[in-house]
Amino acid sequence: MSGATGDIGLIGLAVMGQNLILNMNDKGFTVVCYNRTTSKVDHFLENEAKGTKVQGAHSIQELCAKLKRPRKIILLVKAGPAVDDFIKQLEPYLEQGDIVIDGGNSHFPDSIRRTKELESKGLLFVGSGVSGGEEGARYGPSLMPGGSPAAWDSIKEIFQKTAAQVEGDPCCDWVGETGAGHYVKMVHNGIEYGDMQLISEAYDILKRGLGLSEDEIADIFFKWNKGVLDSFLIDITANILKFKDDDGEPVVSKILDQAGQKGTGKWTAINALDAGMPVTLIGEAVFSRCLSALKAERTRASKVIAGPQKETFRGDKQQFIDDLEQALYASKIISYTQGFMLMRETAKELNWNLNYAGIARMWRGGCIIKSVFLGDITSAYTKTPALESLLFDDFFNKAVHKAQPGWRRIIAQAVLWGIPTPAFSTALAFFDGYRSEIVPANLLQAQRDYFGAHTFRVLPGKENAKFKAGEDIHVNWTGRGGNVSASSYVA
Ligand code: 2AM
Repeated sequence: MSGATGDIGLIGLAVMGQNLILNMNDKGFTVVCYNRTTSKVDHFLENEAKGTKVQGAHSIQELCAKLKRPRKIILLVKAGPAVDDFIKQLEPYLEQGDIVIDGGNSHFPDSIRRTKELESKGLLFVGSGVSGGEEGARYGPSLMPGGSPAAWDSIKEIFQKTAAQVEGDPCCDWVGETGAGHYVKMVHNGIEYGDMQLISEAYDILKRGLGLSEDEIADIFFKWNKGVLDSFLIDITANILKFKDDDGEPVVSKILDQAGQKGTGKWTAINALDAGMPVTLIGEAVFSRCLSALKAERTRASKVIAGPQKETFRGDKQQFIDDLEQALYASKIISYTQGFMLMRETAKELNWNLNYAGIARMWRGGCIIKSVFLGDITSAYTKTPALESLLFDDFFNKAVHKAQPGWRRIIAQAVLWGIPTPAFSTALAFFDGYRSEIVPANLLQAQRDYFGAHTFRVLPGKENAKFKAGEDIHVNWTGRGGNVSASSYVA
């Protein structure tokens, strides 16, 4: 391999790819680039990459020839068949131990499959979440690599130097096996949906409930950004609310209230349903976007369905705003609690060793959900790596207890006003369910046994001669229908 000087190859010269190349170049690495439409390689070298160490290749063969071994090649192309297509094109030119890295927005089952396929050929695969958009790619993204563990040593230095740094720590660490990198990126995006929905609900309450102007709301968000809610999303929200059109009106009030989505939040919600985990806040965030999309229908409904009579707020406004900050904080704690519960369950199912403190650390900077809060989650999982739930951590346990009264007051008031708070409310419902030793599933089980002979188990302490612990029990509720049970207890 004499003459090969490239530290890493990158295929896909769209904006993300170009920016990541320039970022890696700034960190001292020699990047070799290639693109399907090869004219883009020349254009890039003559323009954005002029004067850098970046090298170009006009064929896959040339790209591979220019890379030091083990070769490391990042794909930043459209998720889906393009990734498989490039892997197929690369294979003839790769040797044992070479590493293919997919940095696109792939769905994690594809990354699980690709890891297995490449490992069976003696190659290594890394599926890496890349978060932070174009700006992040250029100046420091959050990088979430997972896949073949043997690849980590070879890519660690490049990845950790390229990633965002917070207090001297890189926002990049090894996430876990096979599809873990893209999986964690997916959950990150789901959590991002949740954070955005919570902020939007707070805005709605301040605007429609308290009747505040965008400027006044912006000032509240600026203040919140100095406290427990200190985060990129709160900061940009304040900036957005201050931003005026030429006529002096806030631009935000001119934007059609119909949310788009690319699908990663939906993937998280589907994954939560598949895993049987109550990740209710992300679910509500996705559904809220769906409801927003029904603009025409909502407009018709608004003409014929009346809510409660609007009453002017007579309470202490500052107290209410402080309560709202606590409601947002508590709901956010629940959302992350749910997100980490989902990751824990999936890790168990797929046999991944996920590093939860590392995940929180990776999200602390470089990405959309970056916040001070993620530093506290990092501390919680560093202290107790096997933490069952964030709510069992002292810091978060105290925080939700402190937030609880205000959180309840906000939701109660919003309900009286008729202002929807799906994310705040589902967070509180989860919280109240989670802290209940007894939930009404006893009645559900009775109903299932009544109409379908699905059987039930006895509550500990209530055992008797008929109701034995560990047995699937059926009761002949009606005196008709016999004693045959329908199926298993879990059905
Ligand atoms: P292009 O410049 O040749 O279109 C983002 O779209 C990046 O993914 C671009 O670099 C684009 O290459 C590449 N890309 C998209 N679809 C592709 C495909 N089917 N095969 C190869 N590259 C593709």
